[in-house]
Amino acid sequence: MPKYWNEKIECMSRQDMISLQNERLVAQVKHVWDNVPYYRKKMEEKGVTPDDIKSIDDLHKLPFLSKADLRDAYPYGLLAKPLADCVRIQSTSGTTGKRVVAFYTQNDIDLWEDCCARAIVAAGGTNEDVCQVCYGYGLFTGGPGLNGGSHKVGCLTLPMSSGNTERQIQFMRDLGSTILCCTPSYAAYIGETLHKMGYGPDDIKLKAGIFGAEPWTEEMRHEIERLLGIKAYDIYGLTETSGPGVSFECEEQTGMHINEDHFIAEIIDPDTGEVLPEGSKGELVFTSITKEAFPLLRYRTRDICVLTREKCSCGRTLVKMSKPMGRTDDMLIIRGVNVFPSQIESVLLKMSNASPNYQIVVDRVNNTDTFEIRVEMTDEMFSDTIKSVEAVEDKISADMLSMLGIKAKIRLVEPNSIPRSEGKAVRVIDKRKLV
Ligand code: DLL
Repeated sequence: MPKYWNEKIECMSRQDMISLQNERLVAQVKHVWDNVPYYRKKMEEKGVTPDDIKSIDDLHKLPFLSKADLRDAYPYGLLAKPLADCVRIQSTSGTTGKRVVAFYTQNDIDLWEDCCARAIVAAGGTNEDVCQVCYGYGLFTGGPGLNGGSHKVGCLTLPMSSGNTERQIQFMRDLGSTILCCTPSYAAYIGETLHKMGYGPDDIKLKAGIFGAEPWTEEMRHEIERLLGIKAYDIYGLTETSGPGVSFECEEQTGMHINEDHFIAEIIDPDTGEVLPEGSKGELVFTSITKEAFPLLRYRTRDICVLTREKCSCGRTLVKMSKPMGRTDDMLIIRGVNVFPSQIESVLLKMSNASPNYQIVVDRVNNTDTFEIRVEMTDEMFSDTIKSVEAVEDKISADMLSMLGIKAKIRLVEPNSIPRSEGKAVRVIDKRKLV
């Protein structure tokens, strides 16, 4: 059984990898300088030109790119290839302001799917496998990315998308799925449903799962492994860097190997921007050195983690990142969907009869995220009939769904009942204890 998808790259000596990265970085910097006026301006402001970047040792000279830049340049401002060469977009949910739209040439898609193929092979996948992909399909990167990786490996691919859990289990049983790809919380839910339907691990053929897109703990890993009788592997990525497959777990399960032939990783101090030595905890920054349509130089992910180069028993030499240990911004991931409190605020501010005082309460019950938004009523509303209060609840609920892409339970509460704070308002109560 092949252990690697691309042994030459995955087990490359450090020296050879550095040479490859040097060569690709120099070419990539020139590509963005020549094709993206937005980047050229940022580089000029920092007094850097492509001539200053001769190797990865010069990486720190480049300016950072952040979500704010993506917003400024929305939608086409960071595109580095003519539209005629682009074949796809993927995107995150969210408002226009927060939405990230990533572009792909056919070559970008090939490389991205290749990264996902590495993750599938690392989890034991071969062309004998039946791979059930229950990440969302559509704009979200999870479904398309793992779908493409599964095709490359030659697995029989079940493009299920998420939802309709009993049907998922029926397919899993009828077709003998051996690999499951979805968010960890959905995997746990599938596991629970399997047991509720009167089945157990012996009634299915699953052997491995590839789970990511949201934080999950070791306890949750064990729970999923127990419920489904599988080995559960982590996978990481973000829309900005193509999607899943930036890094993936091997059988050692002590961190995720970063595909360093495509992404150079740095850890920085989120406050000062200073690059931190290996082993330090800080913000993860990626430079994509092979992407054509939407290359990112020194992109600040906002994810906090640690990188290590300790020798891995799987034989891969690719650097490993820890599970993300939190974020430097206020983004929440609820049922796999990225949610910013500011999106909630903007919905409330547009409503004349709701107050912008709100609190988000997130919890995890039976491995599924619960999401409640408590909104203070205005004084006028408080004296209204129950019927009109319900109508306001329904309206907020519908507007939140269209803004966030997931359903929240809206609870209108009495005026002045949400505690006021003297400093930053406590807008989020996250009881999930994920890190
Ligand atoms: O979640 C891409 C993805 C799809 C990854 C499927 C893995 C599997 P976004 O929606 O742009 O992209 O969200 C990216 O999700 O910055 C992290 O904060 C978080 N995240 C992604 N993978 C993991 C993971 C996809 N394995 C944001 N563990 C990232 C913890 C993760 N957090």
